[in-house]
Amino acid sequence: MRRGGFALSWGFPMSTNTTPIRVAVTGAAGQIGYALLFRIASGAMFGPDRPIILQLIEAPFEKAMKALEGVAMELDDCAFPLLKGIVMTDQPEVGFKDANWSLLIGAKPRGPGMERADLLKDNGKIFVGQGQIIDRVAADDARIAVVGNPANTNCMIAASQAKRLTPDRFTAMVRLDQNRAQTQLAKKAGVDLTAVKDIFIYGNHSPTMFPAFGSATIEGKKVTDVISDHEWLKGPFLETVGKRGAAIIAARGASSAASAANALTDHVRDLMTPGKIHSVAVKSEGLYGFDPKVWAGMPVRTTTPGSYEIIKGYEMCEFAKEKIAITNKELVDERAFVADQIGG
Ligand code: NAX
Repeated sequence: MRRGGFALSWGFPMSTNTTPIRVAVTGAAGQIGYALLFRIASGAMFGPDRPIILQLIEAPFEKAMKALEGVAMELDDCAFPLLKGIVMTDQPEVGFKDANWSLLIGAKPRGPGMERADLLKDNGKIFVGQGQIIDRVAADDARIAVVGNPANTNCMIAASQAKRLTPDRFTAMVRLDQNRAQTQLAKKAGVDLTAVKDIFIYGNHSPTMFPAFGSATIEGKKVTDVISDHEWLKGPFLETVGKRGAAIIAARGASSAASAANALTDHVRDLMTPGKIHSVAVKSEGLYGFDPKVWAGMPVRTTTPGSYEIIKGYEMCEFAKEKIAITNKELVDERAFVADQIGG
């Protein structure tokens, strides 16, 4: 079956392209990396026909590089037919070379007693450097997805360093929040997860994010008609989604890893699949009341593999506008903290 130049297979645009796609991954030996790499190599991100070369980048520490060797040994032991090569390096110039996708997961975690401003600045240094190097050495069709927190602002910082690659190439992940919101709505309504559509995340990947239930539908009906408990939608629903990361740390003693890796798989796969509608943090362009210079979660439609348009025109009620103003303010404040790193 062919549609618009793509044969559709298992939801993937089946490409006849047998050139391996080069995927650079930072923080590759971390928790999320460990849950992610095997899925990429198995074809879950780029489809069952696209060969892959993994370019794994870790921090320049013996312990991290040793752990990375172990991960690469396990990848070898899986005998994935699509995996055509593994690069392991602590040199970003080597790791990002000719990369078609760069998945920026590695970041400095917030230490005990560390101020948010210091975290932003320390991570800023990492993403300034990575933004410059990706711009210099990655492939012409390079796409970047940022997961390392604070993801939206790290993404903005990396994009600010690019002269060759345009801002639309740089996206940050809010898909985990979308997936969490979808599940919570399905559970509340007592329906199958797949019945919930068009729930989008606006703003920052932080507890201020706004899962806009106003546009969401369940079995084709407005969520607000199906779930009559609107106080739940405005209160516990938003709180559960916004604080889910902290709840997982409290329960598991470690932050979300498998679900984050799954969300990144969804994020990239849907950005490679024309027609998909999903939440992605992108340069806001001033839409939905966001500052034009911040990267905010928004509904997007994938146009061609790797490219998208922001979906405009969803109606926002006063409650939604207030929530968006709060998450926008946080993004603007984060931008102000790193102003010296991005040249104002
Ligand atoms: P881990 O601490 O397990 O792994 C991070 C890895 O990054 C480590 O192996 C470290 O050596 C490496 N690293 C640090 N600086 C690096 C650099 N400059 N270059 C290359 N590698 C570097 O963290 P993990 O649980 O994997 O989480 C990674 C990041 O994802 C964190 O910032 C975390 O806050 C963020 N998250 C973002 C989510 C999102 O939805 N956007 C959800 C999950 C996750 O919390």
